[in-house]
Amino acid sequence: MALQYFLGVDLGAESGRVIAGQFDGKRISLNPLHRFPNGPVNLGSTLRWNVLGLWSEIQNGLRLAASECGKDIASVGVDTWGVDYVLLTKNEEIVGQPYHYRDSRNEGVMQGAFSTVPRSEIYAQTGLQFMEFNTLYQLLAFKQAEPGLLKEAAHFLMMPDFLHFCMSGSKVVEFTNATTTQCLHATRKNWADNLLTRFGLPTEIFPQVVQPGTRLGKLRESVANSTGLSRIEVIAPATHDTGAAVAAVPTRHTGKANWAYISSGTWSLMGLELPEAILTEAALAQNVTNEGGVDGTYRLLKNIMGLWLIQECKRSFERKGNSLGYGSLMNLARDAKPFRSLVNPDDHRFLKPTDMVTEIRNSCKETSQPVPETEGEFIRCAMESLALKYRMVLEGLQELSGEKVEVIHIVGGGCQNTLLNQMTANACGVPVVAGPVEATALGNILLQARALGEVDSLSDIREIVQNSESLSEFEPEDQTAWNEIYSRFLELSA
Ligand code: LFR
Repeated sequence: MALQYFLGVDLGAESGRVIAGQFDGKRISLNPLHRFPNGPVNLGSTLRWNVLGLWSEIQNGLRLAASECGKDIASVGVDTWGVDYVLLTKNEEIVGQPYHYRDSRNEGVMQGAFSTVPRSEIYAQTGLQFMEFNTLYQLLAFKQAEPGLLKEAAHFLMMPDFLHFCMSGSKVVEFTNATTTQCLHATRKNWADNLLTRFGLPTEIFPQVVQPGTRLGKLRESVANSTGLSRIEVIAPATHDTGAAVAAVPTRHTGKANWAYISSGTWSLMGLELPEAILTEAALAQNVTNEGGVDGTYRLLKNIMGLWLIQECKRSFERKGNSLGYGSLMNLARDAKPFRSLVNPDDHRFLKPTDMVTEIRNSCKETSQPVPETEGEFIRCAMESLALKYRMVLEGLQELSGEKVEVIHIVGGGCQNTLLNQMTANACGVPVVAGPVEATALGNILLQARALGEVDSLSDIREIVQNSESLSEFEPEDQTAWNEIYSRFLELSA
């Protein structure tokens, strides 16, 4: 095939990128064209997303794409984090300023919801792990606070769908991200209308759900004119970043469950790829999620607090005037004494702390452990705790699926953290394959290529990733100390 470009817009909670993927039919190479910051905007006591700012930066990226890649661009598609949404009126005006999922309006809403529909029933229908920021609870919080505004809403779109709407005018919700809402029926793969009605939510605002790889239409003429692009196709990839990342895991074992993945970024999403959702009581007891993937697959997975712990420690150090880069922090952590103190990474206190270092310090004090003093000790504590949490989650996933995991693939920005990769192999007792760093963008772009008939299957996508990226392997080392410490960790996490 002739060389073609596909544009991937990949938005994370901390930054966004417009990336061109150049594909020759066998190998893909990525050219990051534009990077811009993202993050919560404080408004009064609330946290919001600056969605128009994001759209404006994306257009800047599209402009660069037009000048750098010219006429050979086939399509564009967007992925973002999950759960956050934009409401539009019938005249396509934005209703309210979209909220950030870490906003505190959600606190307590989930617990209250269980008196309307019991927890087990919500799980049986949606198969989603209970997290206070799931879209369902965000919408309930909005309904409580702003019933008038909710009445104005005519269209519910998830964040990437909204950006696809800005590009093409389409108003549909892509499936993989829809599964993060807890408003979707896990096996019927459509909106859980009955559940929504019982919560008094307007079912008519939820649009058609489309599968990853759906062609949404051409770039609006106005966008084409202002960016210099031609009216290229707008294609929904797996719009949930985790869904896109898992599509690009370089496994040779598509269709088997003997490999696990960790999509490692602000969050660590650890799971298995399975053909069916697991909606059993045991799955509910572990509070694991069944997120929708490509080709009818499910991601049985857990959200783990992830590198957020380290990112927030770094911000804490910076506030105290100590601006060390990630490389230096990792060196300090490597030199710090092992297993001095541990935390439960998923303790609610770490979700949106005012100061992460203070929270880690308090958690260690309350559990009668030595309090970390130095930067290296804080980071080491966070990393060892994460690796032990990975082991705990892995054991749970194996138990639920009856499968034995033989390798863990770590993908995403966090796979560059070689110390954490080695700790993960040691804690879990299985080899770790690290890479690619850009799994999400690769998944996004290759799913567009597949939608246009340039790639055949999910295993072909994975083979292309293997052909195109260099991966590193980490074999487990002596596990004795990790085995000993694990029981202490389990007590802390109980
Ligand atoms: C990762 C992610 C997770 C989701 C969290 C919040 O970036 O998409 O999968 O649970 O962000 O949306």
